[in-house]
Amino acid sequence: QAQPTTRVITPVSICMPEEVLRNHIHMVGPNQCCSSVVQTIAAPIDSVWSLVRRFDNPQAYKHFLKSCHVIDGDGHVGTLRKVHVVSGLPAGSSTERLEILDDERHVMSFKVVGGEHRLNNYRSVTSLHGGGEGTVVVESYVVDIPQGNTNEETCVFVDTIVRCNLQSLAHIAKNIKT
Ligand code: A9S
Repeated sequence: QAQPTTRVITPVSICMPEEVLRNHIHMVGPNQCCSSVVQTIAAPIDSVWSLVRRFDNPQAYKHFLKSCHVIDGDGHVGTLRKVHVVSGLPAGSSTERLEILDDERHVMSFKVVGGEHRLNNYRSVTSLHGGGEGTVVVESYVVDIPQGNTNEETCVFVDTIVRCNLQSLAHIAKNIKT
């Protein structure tokens, strides 16, 4: 059996400084795929972070989710949540574990540990980077390629969801009064 290989996702590696890039290096197995989405947001980093850091309330900006319940934990690393998905998607629920929550460096990461859906072993890292008035969000992920799908199909599906989430995040963060 082939060993997992360390891979750095291309869009990030081309344009990001090393301290940003460091957060987005994933172990990618032979039947996994990995990609990233970058979104600029016209809002201060603190506004964006106030939404991203709330592991108990992802539905505040992820519109594919209709509810979230914390199963165990208090919002620190190791906290488990169960999210329920809106109808119309090939999924019902997802159980997710908080892996990183760094309020200084503005990095959060979670992984999927169960649920009724096709994104087994999904893990993502989201990092925020402040620049004057605005914020750059980088979100990268790795996931198992589902049986019967190709690497490319999987990335197109997941990139679409992540892009929707980050556009919604941009919209909501802009309307936070500081
Ligand atoms: O929640 C995220 O940050 C990112 C993704 C890709 C979530 C995907 C999802 O929650 C659905 C939207 C329900 C799609 C999961 C875990 C599986 C899906 O099929």
